[in-house]
Amino acid sequence: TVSCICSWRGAVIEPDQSTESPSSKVTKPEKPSFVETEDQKEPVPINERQLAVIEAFRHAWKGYKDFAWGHDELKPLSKSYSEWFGLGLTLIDALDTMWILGLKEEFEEARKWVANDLVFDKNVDVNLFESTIRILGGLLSTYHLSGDSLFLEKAKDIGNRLMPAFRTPSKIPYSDVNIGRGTAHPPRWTSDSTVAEVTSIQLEFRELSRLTGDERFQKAVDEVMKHVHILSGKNDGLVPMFINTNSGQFTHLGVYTLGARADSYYEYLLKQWIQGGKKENELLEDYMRAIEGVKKHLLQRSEPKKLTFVGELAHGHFSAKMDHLVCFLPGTLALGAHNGLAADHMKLAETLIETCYQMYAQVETGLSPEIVHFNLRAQKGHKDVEIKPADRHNLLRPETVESLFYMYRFTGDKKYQDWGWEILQNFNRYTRVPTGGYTSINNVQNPSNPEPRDKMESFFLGETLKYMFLLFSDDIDLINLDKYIFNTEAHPLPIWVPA
Ligand code: DMJ
Repeated sequence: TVSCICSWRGAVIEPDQSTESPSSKVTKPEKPSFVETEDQKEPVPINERQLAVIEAFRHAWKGYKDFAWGHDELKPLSKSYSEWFGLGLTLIDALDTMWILGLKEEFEEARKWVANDLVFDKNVDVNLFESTIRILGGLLSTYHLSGDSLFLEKAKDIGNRLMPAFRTPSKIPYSDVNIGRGTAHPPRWTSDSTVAEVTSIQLEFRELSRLTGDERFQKAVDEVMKHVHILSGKNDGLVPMFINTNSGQFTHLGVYTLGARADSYYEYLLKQWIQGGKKENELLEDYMRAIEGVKKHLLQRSEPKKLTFVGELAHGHFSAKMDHLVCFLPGTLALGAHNGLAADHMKLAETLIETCYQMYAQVETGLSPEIVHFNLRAQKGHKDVEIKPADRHNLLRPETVESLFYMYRFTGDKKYQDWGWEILQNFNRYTRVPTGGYTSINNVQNPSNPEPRDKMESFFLGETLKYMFLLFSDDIDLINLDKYIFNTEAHPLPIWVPA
């Protein structure tokens, strides 16, 4: 029942308690404890929209359980699975979502798989960034929410196995690590790493150091940030998309985007500053400078609705192209404003989230494509948003829903919940597979045949549905944003000095 869901979820470790070393703090519950703490408030009842998210999650989970259990991703149409790292990616990404949604039985079953079947001693190449944000991040947040030391042990194991990535001439990590052999390498065709990848693993490794007392993790990732802080090749705080692991220099200079390959660099500047108690000034400086760079170089307004959007700059030429990935930005700007940064960041967040919503609302299925181009000139019969054939897929991505969640938390304006509700209904209409699971689609412009792609990305359960559930909640203590910071895969980690 609903009330049992609430009280079970209540058993979280307060993040400030978890500043002690784990040995003194963690009693070793075999499973999440049910003890209600003294200061625990009456649980806020779950509402209809949240129930709809739970229903969607259960439907997705049924597909994963029936056809892909223990594998990386569900292929819901062919009723099978795909393997990326072979580490049960969807299961790990979804653990804390099940905790937050109160899905006790599902959580217990998944925990058993982690305890008995999750083995990192495997001869596989994994991407450092993807496995850090999804696996290390997912295990750490599940440890914090459940208090179950199994997840910390697993987090330590994968954290250690990823460390060889930092053994490079420049200390800028390689993109790939073989977690069984302890060797690392860049992609076959280059010795470059992606800037967003090497600068969006910090929240997780820093937290791992704090929990284990082993400084190596934090040192390795802090060094990357210090290096990037003084590196030349930035344009008013905006960074290029690649960095060389031998020289430590940016490469492919002159292209600036807030989308793929740069996005979470900006997000993690702010979030590390918040995680560390707002003391690390270089991070804040870089963040503030970058947002000024966005305003100066990347903002334009579209026609006919005059939507403010974030375009790209290539060798001095502005392009009116915006990835859906950029829709993390309104949420990040709002989080910064909530933490005392410039009030005009909140204004910008409000205009940008409207744009991100329009990227859904102006499309036939009500779902955003991967990339849009905005019209800069008014033309009869044209909308603001134009879509190129190669860009009209939707991978069930979370960024807009994520930003809607932050906007609702900080403003209480119910329109954000209504927009999220529309999006959930459109996911149900066009991406739900009757036999279980949801699928990415190839064509958001064709409601009668959205062309299912036969893949459910792990972030649909890790992020999209989690942010939906939190967006529809009126309980600010359901992951309180003054106590937790979400990593870029929606895994909440404690703020070291909570507000
Ligand atoms: C996720 O893995 C993370 O949100 C990452 O920051 C960007 N790509 C996907 C979701 O779109």
